[in-house]
Amino acid sequence: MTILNLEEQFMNRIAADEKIEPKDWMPDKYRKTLIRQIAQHAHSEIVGMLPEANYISRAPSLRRKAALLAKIQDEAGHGLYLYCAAETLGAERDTLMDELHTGKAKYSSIFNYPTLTWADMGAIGWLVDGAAILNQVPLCKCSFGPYARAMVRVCKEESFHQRQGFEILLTLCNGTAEQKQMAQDSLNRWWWPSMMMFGPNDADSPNSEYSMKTKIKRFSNDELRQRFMDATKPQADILGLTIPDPDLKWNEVTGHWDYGEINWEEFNNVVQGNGPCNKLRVKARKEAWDNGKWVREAATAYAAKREQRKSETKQVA
Ligand code: FAQ
Repeated sequence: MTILNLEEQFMNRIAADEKIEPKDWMPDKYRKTLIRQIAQHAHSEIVGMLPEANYISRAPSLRRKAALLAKIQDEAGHGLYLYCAAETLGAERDTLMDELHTGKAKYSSIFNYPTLTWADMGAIGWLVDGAAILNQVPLCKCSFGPYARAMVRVCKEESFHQRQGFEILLTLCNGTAEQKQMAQDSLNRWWWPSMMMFGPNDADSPNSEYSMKTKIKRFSNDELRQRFMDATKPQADILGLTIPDPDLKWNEVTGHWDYGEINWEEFNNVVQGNGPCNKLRVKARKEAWDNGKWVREAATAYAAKREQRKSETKQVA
């Protein structure tokens, strides 16, 4: 069969909403696009543990500490499913990690901002997990099977995270004037970086056309950003907080909230490695990887020994 026939069959399967599995034929571009997106996503999950980890020892109560610990542990699990999904496409874990540590691979811009107060734990859960859910629920229907299936569990867990964050902010907003101000300050700092999480505007998004055509992505960056805007505004009203956007206006014609211009210069700067915490985040990840070397070596040696024992037992039998 020629490549052209294979491509046509592949696109027919996509049109029929069939799942593409790791051993199926797929165009090179599809494989590369998936490895890029899934790896970026996996890196985001494990780098995303760092801003919150900063508050495990500072949580205001044992209940909050236990919930935060569980959330951060969930993010580690998400990273692991995603690295495994990338491996089914032929990517090597060591290569992926190396690309993260050398700055070649991207991860979500949002995690390059600092966490300055306890209210930031609320804002991350509410806004960052909230944005991640809106982005990831459609990925449960991604055309690539392992990615789609991983997203089902991830999205369930992210829903708990989002409520955990909202509840932290609700408690602060019902507290003293100082606590409410802390929540507002946190929203002021996290709002625009959260809007940037959805990626560049559709017109400036080089990957969207192919990803939408092959049903890796089901909605465009701007469509998802608008959904986030519309879902979050009423939640801010419940908290009694003001979204820091002077241009925010209800549009009666479209039935959506119109929002102000995003600072794309800031976004590009952060993505290129020049955000407030980029260097700190990569350094922390690299140290964790280096410090875990003995664990990986011990696990590999143990697995080899177990295989050897199994084959020896077989021979005796
Ligand atoms: N930050 O052509 P597009 C989470 C890059 S998980 C950095 O539009 P695409 C859970 C993009 O990679 C959060 N880079 O790209 C959690 C591309 O790079 P290239 C992560 C960005 O892929 C919560 C270039 O710009 N979620 O939060 C960003 O079609 C709390 C051009 O962009 C995912 O990764 C950005 N914000 O669409 C954990 C979801 N945006 O080609 C801990 C899966 C774009 O130059 C605590 N990913 N870029 O190498 C996606 O849905 C997509 O990859 C998009 C970007 C929507 C992010």
